[in-house]
Amino acid sequence: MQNINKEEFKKSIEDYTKVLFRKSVSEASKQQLFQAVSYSVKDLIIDQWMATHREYEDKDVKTVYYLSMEFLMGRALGNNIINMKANNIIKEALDELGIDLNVIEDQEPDPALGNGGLGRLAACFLDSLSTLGYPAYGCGIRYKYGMFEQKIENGFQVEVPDNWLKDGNPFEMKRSDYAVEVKFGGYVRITKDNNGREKFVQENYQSVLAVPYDLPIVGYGNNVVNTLRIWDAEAIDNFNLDSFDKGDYQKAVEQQNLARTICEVLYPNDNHYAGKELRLKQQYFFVSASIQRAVIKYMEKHEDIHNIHEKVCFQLNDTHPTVTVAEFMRILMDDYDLSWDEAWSITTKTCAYTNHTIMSEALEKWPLELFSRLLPRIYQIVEEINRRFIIEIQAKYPNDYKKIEKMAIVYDGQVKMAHLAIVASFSVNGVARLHTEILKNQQLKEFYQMMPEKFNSKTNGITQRRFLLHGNPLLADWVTTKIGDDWITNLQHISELKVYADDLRCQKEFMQIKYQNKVRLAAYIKEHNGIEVDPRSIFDIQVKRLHEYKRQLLNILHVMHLYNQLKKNPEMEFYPRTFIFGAKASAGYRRAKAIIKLINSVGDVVNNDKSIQNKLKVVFIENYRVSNAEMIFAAADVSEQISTASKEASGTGNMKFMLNGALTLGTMDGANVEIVEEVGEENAFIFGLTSDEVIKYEQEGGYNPKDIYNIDQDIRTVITQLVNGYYSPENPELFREIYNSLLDSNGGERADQYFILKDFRSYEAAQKRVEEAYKDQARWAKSAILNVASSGKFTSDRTIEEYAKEIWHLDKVKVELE
Ligand code: 4GP
Repeated sequence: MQNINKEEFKKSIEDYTKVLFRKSVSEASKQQLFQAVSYSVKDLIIDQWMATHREYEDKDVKTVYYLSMEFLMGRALGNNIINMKANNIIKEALDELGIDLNVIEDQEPDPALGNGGLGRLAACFLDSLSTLGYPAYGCGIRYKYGMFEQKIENGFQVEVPDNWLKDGNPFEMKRSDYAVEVKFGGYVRITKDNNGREKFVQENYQSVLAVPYDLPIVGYGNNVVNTLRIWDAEAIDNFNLDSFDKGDYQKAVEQQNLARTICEVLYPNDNHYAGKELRLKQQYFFVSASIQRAVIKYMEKHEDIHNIHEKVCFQLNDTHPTVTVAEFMRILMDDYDLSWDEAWSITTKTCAYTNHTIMSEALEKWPLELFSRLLPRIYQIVEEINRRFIIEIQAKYPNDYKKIEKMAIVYDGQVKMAHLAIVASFSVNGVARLHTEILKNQQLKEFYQMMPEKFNSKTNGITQRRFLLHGNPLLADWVTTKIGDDWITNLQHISELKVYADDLRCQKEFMQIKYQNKVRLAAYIKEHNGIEVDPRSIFDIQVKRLHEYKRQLLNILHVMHLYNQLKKNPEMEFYPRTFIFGAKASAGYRRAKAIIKLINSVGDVVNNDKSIQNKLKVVFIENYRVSNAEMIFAAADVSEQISTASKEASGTGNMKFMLNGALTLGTMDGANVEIVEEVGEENAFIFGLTSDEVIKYEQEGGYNPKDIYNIDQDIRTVITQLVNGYYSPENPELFREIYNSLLDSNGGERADQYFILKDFRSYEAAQKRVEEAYKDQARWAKSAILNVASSGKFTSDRTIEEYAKEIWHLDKVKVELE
């Protein structure tokens, strides 16, 4: 570990406030202090960063390139300090300068270059790769505007642009010397070289300059610093007045515009494909730049490109970067003169693909017209991959045209990106055991039958360094005093806590810490929502993207039902409950936005009804994001993981709650299955249809929500309250769409397609069990401690070890500082 000299560090902060802002420390604003401290921390990182790359060069290591449209990193300053194990010394230095670390940490914008699960997973993976000492690059896009900031106005979501770069980003480094050109459009001219071989030349294209910005990813206490490389676009030439005379004025302006728009904004869709042309441009832009750089880097150290797969692996984070396949083929064939067979053999040893969702609306299918116009050379290559693949299908399944229809890469005027990714990858993985089984037996059945050896499962994980060590310092310290601090880099050790689960004193200590974390969240809610919540009530929390399959609607309908019961019988036995929600909805997802409004409307009525004596509170936390998530997980008693079984590929929020000692209230979906397996069903609250039952209903029919609506009076009351103005007197029609979606089929959409009414009573019963269990504080504490103690499997360190050993075949490095 690097020794940090406190006096030098203080001096560095003073120098930076002076040089950057012409101010002394006492004159500088909080934001300026954040900048000065961050630059000083970056200076400490630089030596490790350089040493890491020297080691990589010396050992000529194999490197994984994790290609992802999204990296939902969260704030860097606090995390970097923790991973450098410099927390104490830096706190001391800042104290002596009169600076409060917590206050300036809050000055950092929350880098939100991602939507939800898949983007946050990428961030956890980077943390684990560095901590484990595996050589890696994250490759992505430097969006000027990240995930929008969510404001709640009059109960409705309003999207505000997230201008996260407005004060600059102290941790990034622009690397202009690594810029490359990326070409779009035009046409392909076929010529012959001196040996009579065909050459493919893209002409009359538009191009942009891709310029990388590097961010350090600091490993925990091991001097390893990997790189997250995010690409920005610049115009190739500065605006050239000459071109006006040459008649190229139009093109010059278009190129300028292309450069300006390409990295402008992250598409705010989760589990959903919107099919916008600019999105395909973004995909090809960052893929082409990343692959070009990877090849250049490899060729700096090697004579011959034929063995590149021995040193390089491209991991495709969902289908978004799938053009990698064709871009790599293009470079190998067009720039390095390899034959098709050689290029294909290398590509299929280099690319690996992770699937993150079975939601059919997330499947990327680009119209041929658009794809071939934007990427003419890439399209030729995709067509040829498809032609050869169809020959393979026919050889294996003669005359079975259904197989071609199901598996072709190009079909029905569309390019199917998942099919391309599967055919060209040597590994295809799902993100939890159940998810992978569904891929193999349902979604990707034909592919699994044809190429079973490619399929494997890698259950997701999360980093305990951000989500316990940084996010919940009280609990982290408690765990360390009990079992030492090995858990920070080896979460399996946390199982040593199990012996304390029955210990009365430990139970009390645990509940006291939970209480303090609830007080912290209650203060945040008071400040942001103006709502008083009682930290002694059960904090029942559902935070995640708003999506119908995640069923926030089931949760709020149940709250409406509880409220009806309380109104009917104010003296009934009832343990006070606080239902907390946090969720962004995609800007164009109307029904999701209506559900946000419903949650807020129910909150308005319930929270202001004196007659129920504060027994029930409903809170919608605005702008749920990584930074407030850390505090929210720490304060949870109950973790709501209630997706329709079979729909949530894995979930990772479920793991963060568990690590912080919340009990899961959930369906047997995604990684919940494995969570329950680890902690025992008696320490969770499981309900609802199984995935097999859901799939059977979907395939064979036999579920009609009206049957339930007709028979069940309580449910009917709740559903009717959606449209009788009970929660929206000013506009009784406000929730009509939600009501209809539960009762009526509509076009291709089945009534209650997410089985909310079907699972309602079973959810209600599970909620009753929660209430009963919570009344017995000792039993609850025991279960909560057992949840923490059983979370070892769900560290992203374990996940990354599996990827590294079974897919990437990487070796670990050790980095010593000179
Ligand atoms: C998410 C899945 O919905 C979630 O279950 C999973 O844990 C996460 O990926 C990471 O694997 N999918 C997306 C998406 O974020 O946009 O498809």
